[in-house]
Amino acid sequence: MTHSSRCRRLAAVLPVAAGLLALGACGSGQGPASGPDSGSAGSGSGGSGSGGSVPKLSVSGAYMPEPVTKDMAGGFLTLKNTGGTADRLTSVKSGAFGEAQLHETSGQQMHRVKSLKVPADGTLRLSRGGNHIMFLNPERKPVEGEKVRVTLHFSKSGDIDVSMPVEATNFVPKK
Ligand SMILES: [Cu+2]
Repeated sequence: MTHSSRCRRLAAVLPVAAGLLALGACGSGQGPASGPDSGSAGSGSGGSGSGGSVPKLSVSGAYMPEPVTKDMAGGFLTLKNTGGTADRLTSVKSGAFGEAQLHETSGQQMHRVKSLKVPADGTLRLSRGGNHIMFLNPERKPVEGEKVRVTLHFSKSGDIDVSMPVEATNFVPKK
């Protein structure tokens, strides 16, 4: 895939400011799977016209701890919605992994869910011990210092691209 390798180089050039995300770094001109809303998160392309009736999403603090096994990895981030309408994270894709699932944790057990809600004027936090993205079947094991390109798909906001840095296995994000 020439497209993803180009994105990987782009991501590598970006400054590694803490928590800074390359939102939509490769969002323009991508061919396949570009829905009507692709890349337009927050621009409010809904036809209703009245302000506050669409979700306005932003992503921060994304990271992937360097996995200890070669068959799965966790992904964490915070989604903030400053719009007056809730949205749902419905799927995640990454060219570096065969599959990505949405997981909830209850007690000590995690299980797959179909979607996760981003409340209106609220936050969805994906974090250790809680809701998270579960990446399966990596092409190869991600290593600290790399960036993994991830596309989040939302039921209302379309796709948001995230460059997810691979951190140390025991990395704890600053508050
Ligand atoms: Cu999981």
